[in-house]
Amino acid sequence: MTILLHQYDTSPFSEKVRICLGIKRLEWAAVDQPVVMPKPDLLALTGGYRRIPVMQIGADIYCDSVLIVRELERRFPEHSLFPGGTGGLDQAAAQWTDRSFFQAAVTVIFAGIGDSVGEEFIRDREKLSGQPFDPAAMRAAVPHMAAQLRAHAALVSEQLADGRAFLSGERPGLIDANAYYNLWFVRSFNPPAAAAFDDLPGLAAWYDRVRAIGHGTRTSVSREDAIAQAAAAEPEPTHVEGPDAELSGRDVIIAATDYGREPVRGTLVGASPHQLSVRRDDPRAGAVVVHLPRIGFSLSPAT
Ligand SMILES: N[C@@H](CCC(=O)N[C@@H](CS)C(=O)NCC(=O)O)C(=O)O
Repeated sequence: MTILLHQYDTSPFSEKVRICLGIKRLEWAAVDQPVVMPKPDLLALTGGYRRIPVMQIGADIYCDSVLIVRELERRFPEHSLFPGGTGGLDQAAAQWTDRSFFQAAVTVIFAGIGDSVGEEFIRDREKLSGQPFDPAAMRAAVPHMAAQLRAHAALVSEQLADGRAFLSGERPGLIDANAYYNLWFVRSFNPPAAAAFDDLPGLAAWYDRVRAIGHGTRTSVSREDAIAQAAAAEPEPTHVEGPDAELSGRDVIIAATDYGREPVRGTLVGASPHQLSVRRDDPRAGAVVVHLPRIGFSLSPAT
């Protein structure tokens, strides 16, 4: 079955996944979604989750890049995303790259380009984050955030100091994709801000090596066809393990706890320390199972 990535090209979290698809040399199809709400064709699959990226394989819908890369490794273990044998730590490092490192990158980018960002985008992102989008406040934070960004990038440079090609050694992995997408975001959308890190030893050559990995073999599929693929497929079997057994088969609500908190409601059919899975029926997509990460998401009974 085809790997479908619901994404848009300017999305940094999608770039993380695209590089992982490249490391694994996989074939996949991009399903381009709007950059702002409404996203009716995405929500038909997810049941409410609006963030990008989302991966779809048949009637299985994987929300959040953290879970997407984990599922890619499970289904396609060849060309491991954990070449150093440190999979737990490499995934834990997403708490660094996707939060403080990313926040520094976002502030530095939007402080530079904020005035040219359209009104519709600003309103959408204010709703997403629950915070005012304030380029002047971002500009005031730049000296601090540029120093933060440089400090994060300096850790990458330090890791490369013994001359290794990639962060875990001679082969690329998730940790490279995670550090890379932040620098890619800055370089792509506010090139002058790359001055905060471009002089760090080894960084530019490593960046070029990661970029050269590419994105695997990419084709594209329309949003309508993606929904038709879900409707024609059966979700994979799942099971509920551990302390959530009492919620198994019950109507539950799962929501992100940071931003983009639109809930997903369905029958709990899967639970592990890493992921939660709910089955739902959609008028267009049919029976689907939506998978969400455990870390950073809340689970509660619907009634
Ligand atoms: N923790 C999420 C974060 C995803 C995220 O913030 N994505 C951004 C785009 S890169 C987003 O969804 N922005 C709002 C939107 O596209 O509607 C992940 O790793 O996938």
